Amino acid sequence: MFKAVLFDLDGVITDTAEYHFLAWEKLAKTIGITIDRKFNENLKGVSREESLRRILAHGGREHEFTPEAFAELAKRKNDHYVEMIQAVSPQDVYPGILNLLQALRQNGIKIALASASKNGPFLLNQMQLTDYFDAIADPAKVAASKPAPDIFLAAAAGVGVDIEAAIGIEDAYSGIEAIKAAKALPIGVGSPDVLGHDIAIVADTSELTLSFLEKVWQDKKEEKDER
Ligand code: B16
Ligand code: MG
Repeated sequence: MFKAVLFDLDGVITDTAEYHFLAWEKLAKTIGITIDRKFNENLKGVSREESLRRILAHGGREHEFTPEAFAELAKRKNDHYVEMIQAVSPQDVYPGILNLLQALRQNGIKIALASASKNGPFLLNQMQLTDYFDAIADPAKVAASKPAPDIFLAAAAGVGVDIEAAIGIEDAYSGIEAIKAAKALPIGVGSPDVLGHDIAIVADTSELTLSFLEKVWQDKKEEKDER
């Protein structure tokens, strides 16, 4: 059976994507760039710096900012975001997540965070979930962000579990790619049209029960045994 579950945060544990969108929208407006929710889909799971690069390219202004001005824009977006997430509370945890964390604990399965967000520890604290996590991979310390495998490898290493004995849960395409590249078993939250038809997917986090995870793991094992 699997020995660890590596969780993405934004879009899996809670819905912070809307706050990221509102903070980027506010920042972009000050430099004359308009973004909408559809464009925001391109920013899910993507690091803060890469998100800003995509927004500037979207507005045709990617060559206009010095590294200092770029860093200042990224900081301002984060200031807006941090202000907004002060309101996050245990009520914002997605359905089924708390039950899953409790069941994993009771069964001795390790729990790690593999989020691209530098605000991950703060958010876990706001939702009173910190104590469930055996490790939090630090996105500031990994060389490459999703879709590179680094953050998932760091999360598995953090709990001392072989990556091939881990399940990764993600809502973003770049995150699913990262889990595959790391060689953990992916489970997607969302739609197969976005995340792919070749992996296990739930439409809603309430479907993420321990028995569902065990079934996905067992099915994968049988598939491997048949080969
Ligand atoms: P921060 P995840 C990602 O979190 C978000 O999906 C993405 O929109 C955000 O830009 C990134 O974290 C960095 O976040 O600016 O707070 O460091 O989905 O990997 O949990
Ligand atoms: Mg996410």
